[in-house]
Amino acid sequence: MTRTRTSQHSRRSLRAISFGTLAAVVLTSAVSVGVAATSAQAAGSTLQAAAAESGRYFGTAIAANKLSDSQYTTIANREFNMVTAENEMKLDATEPNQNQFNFTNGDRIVSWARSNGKQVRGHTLAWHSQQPGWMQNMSGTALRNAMLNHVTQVATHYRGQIHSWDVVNEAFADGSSGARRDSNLQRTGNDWIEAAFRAARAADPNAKLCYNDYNTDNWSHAKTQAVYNMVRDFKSRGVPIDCVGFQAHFNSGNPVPSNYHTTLGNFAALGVDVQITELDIAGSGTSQAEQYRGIMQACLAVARCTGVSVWGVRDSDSWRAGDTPLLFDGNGNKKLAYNYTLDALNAGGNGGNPGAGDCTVTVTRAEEWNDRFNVTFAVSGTSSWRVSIGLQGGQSLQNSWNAAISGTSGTLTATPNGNGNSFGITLYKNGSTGLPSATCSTT
Ligand code: 9MR
Repeated sequence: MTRTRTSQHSRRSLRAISFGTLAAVVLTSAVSVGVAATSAQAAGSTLQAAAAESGRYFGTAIAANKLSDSQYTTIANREFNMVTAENEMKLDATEPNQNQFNFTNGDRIVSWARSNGKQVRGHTLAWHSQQPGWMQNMSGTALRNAMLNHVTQVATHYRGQIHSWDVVNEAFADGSSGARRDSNLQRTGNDWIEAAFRAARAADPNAKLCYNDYNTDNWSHAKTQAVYNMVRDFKSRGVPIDCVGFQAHFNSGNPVPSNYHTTLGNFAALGVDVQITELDIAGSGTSQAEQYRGIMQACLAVARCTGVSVWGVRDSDSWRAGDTPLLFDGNGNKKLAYNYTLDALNAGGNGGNPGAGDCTVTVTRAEEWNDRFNVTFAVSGTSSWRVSIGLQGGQSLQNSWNAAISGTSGTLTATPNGNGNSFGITLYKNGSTGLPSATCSTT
C-alpha cells in the first residue's frame, strides 16, 4: 500500500516537471507567458494549475463590461487559463449591419486574455439565436451566403488567436425526435453546418473547429445520439471538425447523468476532442459540489477531454444568478464546489476513480455489418493492464482477438494474452449501435 502511494506520488511529480518543460517550450512560441509562470509557481493550488497537471485547460466565460471590476479580473486571472467571450463574438455583436463588422468588445476580451497569458475559445460563428435583425429576416441563398460571409470575416479577423471555435451552436432539436432544430439557417439546406465548418477551416486553419450544444450529456438521449451520428458522418466524409463542445448547463430537471464519461468517451472515439464548454450546475452545498466533482472525473477519465470551462466567474455573474451555479459566490469567495473541483483535478488523470490506474485506452470503431461491428482497443502506459468494457443495451460479444476476454454482455474484462497492447472485439448490435465505454487499470 505504502509502495503504491509512493510511486503514485512520484508519477505526479514527474507530470508536474514535464508540464514545466512543456510550458517552457510553449513560451518560445510566444503563446502564453502568464500561463507558464503561474502554473510553474502554483501547481495544484488554482483551477488552471490543477487542470494543467494532466495537460488540460480550465476556462471561464468573460463579459467585456466586467473587465473594470477588479475582484472579477483578479479571480479570473488567477484561476483560469482559457477565456470564452460570453456574448461579444456572437452574430448580433460582430455584424450589427450586414457587412459592417464591429469587433470592439470581442477584441477587448482577446486583448485581456492574451496580455494575461490566456487562450481564447471563440463563441460562436453560426447560431439560430442572437442573430442581428437583418439576418433574422433573410432566407434561402441570400441567407446561406450571408452566413458564410459572416463565418469567413469573423474567423479571419481572429485568425491565429483562437484555440477553438464554436463554429455552429445548438443546431439540434430538444426532445425525442433526434432532428435538426428548425431555423432560418436549417431551412437553407441540411448541409449548412458542414458549409460553415469548411468556411471556418479556410479562414483560420489552425483553430480547432467545434460543434457545441446542450442536453447532449446523457448518452441515451436522442439529441446526443443525433449529434454523435452527425459527427461520425462528418469524420467519415472528411468534413473538417476537430472537437465537440458539451455546454453542460445542469439543474434538477437536467441533472449530471451517471453515464457522462460514456458520452464523452464515445464522442472522443470518433477522433475528435471533447470539451466541456459552459459548465454551471444549479444548487448549493455538498450536492452541487459532488456534481462538479463528477464532471471533473468524467473529463479526466477521457484522454481527449482536453479542458473544462465554466460559464462565468461568480454566481452573480451567471446568466441564471438565482441558481447560484458557479464556483465563487457573489462576494468572490470559493464555494464548496470549488474545493471539490480543485481536489478532483488534483487527484490526477484517473479523476480519483477507484480501480483506475495510470494507463489509457483508446477505443476505435472498425468494420461494420448490419448485425455487428468491430471495436479495437489500444492500451498505453503499461503492459500489465485490465480494460473494463461497458457494452451498450443489448450488445453481446461474438468474437475477440489479441486479448483474453471474460463476459459476453454487460461489462467485459480484457487482459493481455501475450499479443501486445492492441486487441479487438466483434459485438452483435441487438439494436444498440453505440461504442462501448472502456476504462484501463494497471494490474
Ligand atoms: O450567458 C449568455 C447570456 O448573457 C445571454 O443573454 C444569452 C443570450 O442567448 O446567452 C447566454 O449564453 C448562452 C450561450 O451563448 C449558448 N449556450 C447557452 C448559454 C446560456 O443561455
